[in-house]
Amino acid sequence: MAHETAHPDLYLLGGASPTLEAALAARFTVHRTEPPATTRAIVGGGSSVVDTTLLDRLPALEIIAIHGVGYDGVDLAEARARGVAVTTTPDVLTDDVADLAIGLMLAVQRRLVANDRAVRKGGWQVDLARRASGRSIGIFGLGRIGRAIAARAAPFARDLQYTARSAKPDFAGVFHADIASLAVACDVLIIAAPGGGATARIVDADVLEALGEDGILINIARGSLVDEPALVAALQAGKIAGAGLDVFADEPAVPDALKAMDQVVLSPHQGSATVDGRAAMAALVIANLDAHFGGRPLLTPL
Ligand code: 8YV
Repeated sequence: MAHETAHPDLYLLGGASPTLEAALAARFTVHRTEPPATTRAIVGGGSSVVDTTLLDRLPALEIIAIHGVGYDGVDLAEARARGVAVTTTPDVLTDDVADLAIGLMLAVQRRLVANDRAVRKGGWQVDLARRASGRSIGIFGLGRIGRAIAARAAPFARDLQYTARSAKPDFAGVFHADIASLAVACDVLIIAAPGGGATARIVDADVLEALGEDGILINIARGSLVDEPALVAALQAGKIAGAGLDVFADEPAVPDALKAMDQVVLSPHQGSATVDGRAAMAALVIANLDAHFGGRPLLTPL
């Protein structure tokens, strides 16, 4: 590949697979801490923070390559104002995240994890579960991942409902302009919208109350979208029936109250964590960096 300078400085934020680390090390001088002012690239995860403080420290920065699809930690406006390119890894993780959403939904409804725990302790008692089929499924956020969830849910849902920035005429589901109205209409509310200021704690006590005592919340997006104390309170009071959560407000911290509840299935932010998905994400990060430093158009710029 054509580097203008051999091994430019790169700041690696967050975790990276050995394959990604090796591919980066073959091309860059990788810094895990204290990036020098000559740093030209950042590689970060979907939750990595790249704010003005960091941008101020890195005047030579040219590209932020996010290993993930969320970029709520990146000050995009500020990066753009400074001429810093930002890329993500869309599409290659969509199926994995959508699969997990359906898995969490079924696990909560059929009490799979609680029953597994019981059997391991010698139990054989069956507490009746909720039928998973025939429910109204609501999806908050109808981007790539929201649509992939809808495609998987459609065969066994009674109907699909959704909230997005605007109605999608090509989508066979009922549009709701706001999440409160979506929550009233559906039995299972699946959160698949981006994090950030516009959606912060949008799933609040009122939305949970609207979801109702038979309602289930699934979150595979960002913990920031849910008012976590309100969720704990709603679950404890039986105001909703259960929750399947892959993301949390303050990861990796998970409230003890949630850990104590059998009607909750907990998951360690693993939506994209398959061997296949992570390999494709790493390849796309590298392809974007190679394109940038080779003077070619970026594959997946924001
Ligand atoms: C990853 C994610 O866990 O895509 C995202 O936004 O949160 C996840 O895919 C993360 O980016 C891993 O680096």
